[in-house]
Amino acid sequence: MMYELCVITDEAIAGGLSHAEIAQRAIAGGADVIQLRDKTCGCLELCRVGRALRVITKKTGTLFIVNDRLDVALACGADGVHLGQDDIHAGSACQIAPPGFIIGVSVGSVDEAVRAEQEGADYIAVSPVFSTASKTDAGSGLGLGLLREIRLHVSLPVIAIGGINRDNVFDVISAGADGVAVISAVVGSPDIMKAARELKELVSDSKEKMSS
Ligand code: TZP
Ligand code: MG
Repeated sequence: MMYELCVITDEAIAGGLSHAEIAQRAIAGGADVIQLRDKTCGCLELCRVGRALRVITKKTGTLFIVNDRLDVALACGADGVHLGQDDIHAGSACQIAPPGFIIGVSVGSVDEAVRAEQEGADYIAVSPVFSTASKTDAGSGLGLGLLREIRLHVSLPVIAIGGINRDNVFDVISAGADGVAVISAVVGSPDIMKAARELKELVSDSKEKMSS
């Protein structure tokens, strides 16, 4: 499943590593998706970083998604964009983006999830499942109950985001998530490659347990 482990780049907690260095290590550990997220960068800088990540991800066949900015995602040849509730709506993004371009939407309720699906999103991210220090305005954790509820109302791939780590990954997959998106559990680790590998294995193992 192509969205099993998404690693979101965050230079602020990476001990001096760049977005590119984070991405290379995460990919070496088995990340399926790299999402570029940097709220401090202007448009030009984000495009520059995005083009570098596009080169890296192209070589390894890893999906590359840009957070927030459809324009930047299109400009640097990304595979898709990840939109929040305050960003351009999925329906509008679908009208602008070329066929096959991936549109992900963060949702915090069943209504938002259903709307994202109706508007043509390709996946949704339930956000935040648990409380997180990595996004200041994320609000408190929605919990596994809402994740389960949302899973029942959409047929799109459902990604769990917010406070996911090795200790709760089985719970989120059991609640119906198809994959997880993380910052601190991987990027905050002193060994990004190892942390990505362990989390990826835990996601795969959890899915196997679920289906057996
Ligand atoms: N969107 C919702 S929660 C979050 C984002 C970007 C932060 C996830 O970071 P962490 O460290 O995995 O909780
Ligand atoms: Mg956003």
